[in-house]
Amino acid sequence: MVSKTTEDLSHLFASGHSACAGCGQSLSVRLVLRAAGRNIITTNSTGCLEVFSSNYPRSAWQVPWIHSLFENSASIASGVEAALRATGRIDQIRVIGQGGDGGTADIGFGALSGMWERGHDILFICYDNENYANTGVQRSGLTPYGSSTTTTPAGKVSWGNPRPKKNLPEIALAHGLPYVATTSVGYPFDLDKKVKKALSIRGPKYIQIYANCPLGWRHDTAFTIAISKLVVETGLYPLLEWENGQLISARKIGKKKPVDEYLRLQGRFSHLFGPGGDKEIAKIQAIADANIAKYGLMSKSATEVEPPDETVEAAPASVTAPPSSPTKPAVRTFTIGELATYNGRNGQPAYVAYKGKVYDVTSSSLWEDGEHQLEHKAGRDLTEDMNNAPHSEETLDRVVVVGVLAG
Ligand SMILES: Cc1ncc(C[n+]2csc(CCOP(=O)(O)OP(=O)(O)O)c2C)c(N)n1
Ligand code: SF4
Repeated sequence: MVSKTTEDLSHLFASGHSACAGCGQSLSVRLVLRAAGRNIITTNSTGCLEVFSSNYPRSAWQVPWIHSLFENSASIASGVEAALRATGRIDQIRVIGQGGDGGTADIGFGALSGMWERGHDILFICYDNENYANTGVQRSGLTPYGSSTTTTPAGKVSWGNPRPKKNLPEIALAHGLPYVATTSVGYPFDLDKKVKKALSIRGPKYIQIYANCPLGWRHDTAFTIAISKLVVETGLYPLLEWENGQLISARKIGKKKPVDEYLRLQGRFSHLFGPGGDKEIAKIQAIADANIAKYGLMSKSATEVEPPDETVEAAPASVTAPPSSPTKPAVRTFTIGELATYNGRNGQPAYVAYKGKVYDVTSSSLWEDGEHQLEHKAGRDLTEDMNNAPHSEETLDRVVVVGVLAG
């Protein structure tokens, strides 16, 4: 299903920017520009994307790009669109407004609502990394329930963010938009299809892209795609599409994954795996189940299951296909040699293995420089050491599992 004749436009967002390894936002932007092509003008609110893509004197943007304030990407986009209209070029050039979830759902929401309400011919894209990443991982209106952020830290009196995620796509719908969609960086062909479709429609459009922030979510950078698929397979982030207010597609879930499979891989949820966390996990499961019921996500028969993402839409031959083979394990397997490289020294993460599971102890104050009590070293299988330790294995309940040790 790959078209060899389609020009590869991946370079419109050039490499060499300074995003963290595994950043879902940088990958999403690359896919967005590839789908949108050259004839666009983009605006971009202050945030990680703007910062990592435009370190003076360099820029990753190979299309016209305007940095706006944190709060007014949609206003600047509105002005650009009005100018194109006034000069008779609105048919040649499409306008794309961009922002993080803080810039979109919180501080920039007034400007965005105005843009929608005035009916500008603009696609607005929210890169939803579920926090204010650029300023140190604060909570936003799109942070999910139970997530530990720097402004909703989990601790003795808190289970993390106490509020559910704002339903921004449905708020967009209430503005009467002709096109609204959600997608995930784990489904690049779904993303591609939705961006192309949105740009083919006149009027205001909104796409919200689930885009991992490994730094803020505290997950292994190798898990970006696995996590961005799991969030869909659990029902926590349905892939939806509305045209003129009607739900026209909802990606079906073949085999529902329990939410703890998704939560367990991320440090922002690690507190939920300690004593008493079951009740909180049950609440998050209820959110996923409610989505599944509301949008009819469970397929009733095998024929109803959505095709693999690769077959949904043609894409340039040179773009790497997503690692979405059904046989690929969602969790990384470490050989003992690979584990040894995660020794916590020289900026490396610190991982330890215990009874076949690999844990990330990088952020633990008990594991500074990859060493615990001067005796135990990160990068090793510590099953024996743990059996002789003065504490029980329950101390590991709060530590994020990042993979399994090859047997
Ligand atoms: C009016 C204003 N308030 C606060 C800031 C500081 N600030 C810059 S970027 C940012 C967070 C951006 O978060 P988000 O939009 O979610 O994008 P991300 O960095 O997560 O990609 C904040 C609070 C600012 N630049 N302007
Ligand atoms: S902090 Fe998060 S969103 Fe920002 S560049 Fe790093 S991974 Fe990407």
